[in-house]
Amino acid sequence: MSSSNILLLTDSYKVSHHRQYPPGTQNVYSYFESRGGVFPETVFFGLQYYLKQYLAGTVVTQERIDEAADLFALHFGDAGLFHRAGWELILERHGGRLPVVIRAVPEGTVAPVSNVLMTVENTDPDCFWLTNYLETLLVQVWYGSTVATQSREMKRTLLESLERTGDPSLVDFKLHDFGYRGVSSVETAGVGSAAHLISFRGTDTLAGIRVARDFYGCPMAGHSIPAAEHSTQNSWGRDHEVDAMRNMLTQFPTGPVAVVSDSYDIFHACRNLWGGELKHQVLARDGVLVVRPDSGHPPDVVVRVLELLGEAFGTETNSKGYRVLNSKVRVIQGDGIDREMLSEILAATETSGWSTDNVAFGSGGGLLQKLNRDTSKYAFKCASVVVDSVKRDVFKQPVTDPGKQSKRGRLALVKRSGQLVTVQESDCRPHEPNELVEVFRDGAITAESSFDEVRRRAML
Ligand code: AOY
Repeated sequence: MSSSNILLLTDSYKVSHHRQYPPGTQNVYSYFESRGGVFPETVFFGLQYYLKQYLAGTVVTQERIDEAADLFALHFGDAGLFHRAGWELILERHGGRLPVVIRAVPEGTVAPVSNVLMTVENTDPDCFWLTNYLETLLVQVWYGSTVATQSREMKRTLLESLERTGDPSLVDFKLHDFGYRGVSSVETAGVGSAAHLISFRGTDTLAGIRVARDFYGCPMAGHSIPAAEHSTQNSWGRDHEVDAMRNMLTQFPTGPVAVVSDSYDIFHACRNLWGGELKHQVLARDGVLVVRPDSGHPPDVVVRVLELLGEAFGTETNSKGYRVLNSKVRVIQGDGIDREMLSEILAATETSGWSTDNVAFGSGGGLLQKLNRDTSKYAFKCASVVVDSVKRDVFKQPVTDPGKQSKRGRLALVKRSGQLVTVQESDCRPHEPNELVEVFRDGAITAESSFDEVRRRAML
């Protein structure tokens, strides 16, 4: 059973909402969508984590009801807002399992914005108030979905650059997740890093490996290599930087090894240390040395580092007419990388004649934290109710912002001429299946996706 109390995984105001629906309300039906934002389409990801972690099984107990009652009495000043009878009905009639049904597009699906991605409704008419009580928690799938969407867009950028200048098969390791320290929580790291791993295979954020394994059945979703940080290099002292670098080559004599090299002067390090004193050891090594700049204006620094390493180690021109460094040397830029900087660097390296085969990227805050619910304008809104056995469309249409208009009625997601579109459930044509799949009913998870399936659906 979940270790947190579902009664408390909500906004305070929702505790008072059971008294605010019209008398006779029996069904509340709500849906989740991206209303637009910076991407034309979104990758849906993360719901299975939230279902397994917080919603599945017996989640309502007498102890949790009592804990919530005590907390709300203090929080609201004994206003008696808490719907104890409603929760005790779930405990007694439903064995503590949530009487709702959740339908969702299969995770990893790429859908144009403004489409229904998930619907929620109560299955017991006495629990009409429960649907939107769950909004707060369920809407947190905005985060995994936004990271998954952004990483897939960055993969597209990298793939197009590799198609122009080099080897597209290298794309899976071109954007490494450096983001663990830059996110607000371990849970954020887990969900966000797993979302990145839908499109890539390189990560230092171990939290995502566990999410992919424990919630999506993937034994090992991402990989890494030995790599230096400033503490390991700088502990040798400024006068011994070359010894620190040599030590990396001897400690890790085979396979890839990455060494941050900007401690004092990245250009000196490339010209005189890697490309001078250590040149023969680098060339004799059975593996690739990955030189990592970590400061300065990334487009300028990356191009200059490539030029210096090219002068020292030599280059070849590939079939696409771009320069490729000696195969024993590559570069990884892990400072300042977000969606825009990635494109700027690739424009600069391509303009200078360098193949994207030469360079990989690390991204931290830009990958996992520099985004919010408005990046793709995610929202959860009620679209249909049943009151006194009469079904009624529900919507908002504010005069102050047409972009905030919500959909109305019971919704389905269908493929028409190859495009996903949202229609009324009643307008589903025969042989036109609703792409929304029931994933949760009355406390049980009723459909699951493996990480492999998620990856396949999100493939470019
Ligand atoms: N990792 C590739 C392997 C990882 C890292 C992690 C913050 C790596 C660096 C590297 O090459 O340089 C968190 C900064 C760097």
